[in-house]
Amino acid sequence: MKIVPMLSALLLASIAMAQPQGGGTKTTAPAGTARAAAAAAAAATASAATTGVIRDCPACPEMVVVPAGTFTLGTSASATEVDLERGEAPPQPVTIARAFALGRYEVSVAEFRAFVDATQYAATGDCRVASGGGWIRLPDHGWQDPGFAGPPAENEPVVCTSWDDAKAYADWLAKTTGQHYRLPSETEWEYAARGGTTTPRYFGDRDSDEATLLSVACDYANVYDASAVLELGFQEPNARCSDGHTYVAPVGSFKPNAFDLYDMIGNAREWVQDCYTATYTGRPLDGRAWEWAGGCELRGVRGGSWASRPSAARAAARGGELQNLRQSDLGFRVARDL
Ligand SMILES: [Ca+2]
Repeated sequence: MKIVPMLSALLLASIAMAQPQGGGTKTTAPAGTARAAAAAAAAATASAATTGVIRDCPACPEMVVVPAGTFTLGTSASATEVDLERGEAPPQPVTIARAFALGRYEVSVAEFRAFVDATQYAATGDCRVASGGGWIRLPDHGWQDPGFAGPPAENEPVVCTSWDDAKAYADWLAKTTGQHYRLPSETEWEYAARGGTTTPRYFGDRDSDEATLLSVACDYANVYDASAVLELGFQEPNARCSDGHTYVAPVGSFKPNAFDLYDMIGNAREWVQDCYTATYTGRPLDGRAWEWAGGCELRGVRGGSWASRPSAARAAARGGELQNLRQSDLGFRVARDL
């Protein structure tokens, strides 16, 4: 396990997060705003030392250390983009009391295949796939055939995996490595996705209005973009740029955030541990997941996907799905205690 080089970068990133984010730093940040400049500087700091990752076994996912810290969960009710129906507002102060590790990428097809090969786990049945501008649940589709133009590549995020499948994978990792692998809590997820930024997306706030040109998103995220409109035909706004991927992209194809995390926005939606309700009322605000006896009706999903309109591809955007749902834009990444 090698984590020392990463810790120095994270220390610098933590310092950057604690400082007022002023302008004046020469940067290539696309938005040109002080906040975007600070985010880009922090990202550059983290990216300069990306060799310090945790990998507990050859087939295990790469993990990066996310430092403890504080942040504001959710979105102001007066913000340009806010989903009041899903309880993003009012914002909540959160303290992530302990550093933790989070998958640098979404779990890939190859990584999930290693689990299935080792355990004969049956992550099959049916899957909701994109069809005719909407979604249709089809039998005989699953993580090995998610209804794309061809079979998924080994380095693409695994999709058509339910919350139960994701949990089983994390439990297997824990059993085989002796480390406490799990799904991230919802608050951990948003904290990690923000990477110290307060903007709707870690690449700045230029894209904060769907009516404006969304030319920045495609450097950082695989979303419902201009190149995908003809093929997918979703009747919803698209990012006004081309990211080159109608469906999933190989993990890590786009720029990371300041915590060296890739695809936190876009590519595949990601399960979190928490039960989903359309409010943050009653939720622990210290990084723990929110669950209750008797099980959840819905589990939280985060981050948007290749099928997401811009407003759904934000750090604070949230939703819930039945935990046995398999859908071709829904995957996950794992967390691990340190
Ligand atoms: Ca796309």
